[in-house]
Amino acid sequence: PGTLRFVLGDQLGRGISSLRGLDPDADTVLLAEVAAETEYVPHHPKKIALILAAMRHFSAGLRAEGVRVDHVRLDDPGNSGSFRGELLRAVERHRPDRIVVTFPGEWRVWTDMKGWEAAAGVPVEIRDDDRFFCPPRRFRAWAAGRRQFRMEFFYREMRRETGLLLTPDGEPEGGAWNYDAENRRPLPRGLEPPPRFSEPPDALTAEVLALVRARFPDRFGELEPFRFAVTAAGAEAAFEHFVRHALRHFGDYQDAMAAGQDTLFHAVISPYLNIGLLDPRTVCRRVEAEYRAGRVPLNAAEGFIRQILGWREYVRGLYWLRMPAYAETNALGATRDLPGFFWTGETPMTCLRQVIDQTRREAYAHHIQRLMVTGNFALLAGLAPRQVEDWYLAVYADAFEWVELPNVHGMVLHADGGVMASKPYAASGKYIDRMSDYCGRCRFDVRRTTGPDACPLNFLYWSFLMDQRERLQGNPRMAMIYRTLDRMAPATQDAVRADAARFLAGLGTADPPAPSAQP
Ligand code: FAD
Ligand code: DLZ
Repeated sequence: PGTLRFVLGDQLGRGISSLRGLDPDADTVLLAEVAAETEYVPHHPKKIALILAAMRHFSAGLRAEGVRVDHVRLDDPGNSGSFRGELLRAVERHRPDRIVVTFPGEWRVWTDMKGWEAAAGVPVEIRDDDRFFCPPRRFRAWAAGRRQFRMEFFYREMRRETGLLLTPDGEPEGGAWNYDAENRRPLPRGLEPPPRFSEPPDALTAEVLALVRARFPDRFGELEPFRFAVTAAGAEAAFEHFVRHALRHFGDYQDAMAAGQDTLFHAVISPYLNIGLLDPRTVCRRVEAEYRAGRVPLNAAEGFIRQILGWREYVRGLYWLRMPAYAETNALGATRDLPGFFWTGETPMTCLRQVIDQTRREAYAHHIQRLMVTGNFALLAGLAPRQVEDWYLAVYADAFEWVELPNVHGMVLHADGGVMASKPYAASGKYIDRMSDYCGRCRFDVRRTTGPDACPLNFLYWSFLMDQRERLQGNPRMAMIYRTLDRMAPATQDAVRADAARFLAGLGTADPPAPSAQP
């Protein structure tokens, strides 16, 4: 008997801490496809297929190295359907001296994992997940004593600690820490984004696609065409595609949106980073090297590195610092049910229809689409945080609670009362019009504030500010907008309220997709 090493579906890197010190002669690596993980929200079929296919390829790679792998498939007879059940069954089969796992990505799994040792009757070593720049304890030290957390200050410390984009004397490249102001150009006419990276499914992936097609027929989301890479080599190829074809424009058009353009100049690597196929350190160093070689501008390299070294680490730090209480707050008192169109895409608002349609096809939307289209609507309409969070957790291929929750609960919905971001990212239709071509294709008029043809985001925006006055007016960053609201004619204010009430009353609801076709 040796060590049983249990690798979860978002820990698929050969360098994962649970595999360190592996003895191929004595140890067994366990991977388990389990119903509980495919069901806890109605995941998009592409997300399930990505994870299961990546797990199967990971097992195949280990076996090719001569490692003993026990890979439980979703449809194996006797599969108990849960991590704990499969671990206990594997303990029966292999009678290990000890179990080694890596810290999980979700509070839900962490709570369960703490009971595995007692249940298995075998020592369980839980190792740090050191795929991140900033361990939770380091974040706790940074957060200690601060009244407010702001990503920008955390990010500067991370830059100093890693040396990324620093001059030899420790100053930020170009003299500023942040080139955010140079990340906001709308897409100019005639600039064509590169074609999207695509890896055709091999036989192993095709088997998974058949399984997902049969088992989850009624889920929101299209399974095919399935373009994701499912191995570390494939994920690196996808990242190289981005570096060669899109990175130089990433900075300028990071916030742009365009009808029919799903990915623009974005990297589309978050699913790979989050399940372990790509390493954030390698990715950041590679982008820095492109800048130093003079091949990409600073606003592109810094903008990209800020997302990974800054935002990605910041949200993870907050998650482990504040959970489980973090998920329970509802600072703006939002209670409205999620409208059915989030699951059908059937809405006359072009911006929402575009983003939901693309989400259904690709299990992908870029940051500004998630934040300023579906997110902004959810904020302005006062949608209940838990329902919005479950939607985001289900529909994106990169969604794991450690990263989804702070982005949705904190950044989008301000349900944490300002822990994550200093003010709600509320915006009227004007913002979407500036950053996209959606409004020109919409049946609503973005220049109108009220009336049957007015863009709903306009009256919802002003009505949101009126409703939240007590909570938000004292925020210095909201002072100017409240002064503008106060200058609005009383009759317009009344019309805003009436239009918002009428619109919100007309929002239907729908049940989320059924969990699965089979038990
Ligand atoms: P790019 O725009 O090319 O950015 C490069 C990388 O930076 C991303 O791959 C990602 O790893 C990282 N990144 C960028 N922004 C963030 C951020 N705010 N938080 C964490 N990492 C970031 N990201 C997820 O990985 N999983 C989620 O479940 C998720 N949910 C989100 C929900 C909302 C409401 C919002 C506003 C953002 C969410 N994000 C999430 C962050 C961001 O939208 C995605 O990481 C990004 O769109 C992924 O596409 P990309 O790889 O093309 O990113
Ligand atoms: C998301 C997911 C899905 C759909 N299926 C599995 C699975 O069958 N087996 C597995 O090990 N992991 C899966 N995952 C990822 C887990 O949900 C993830 O490991 C936990 O949420 C911890 O982050």
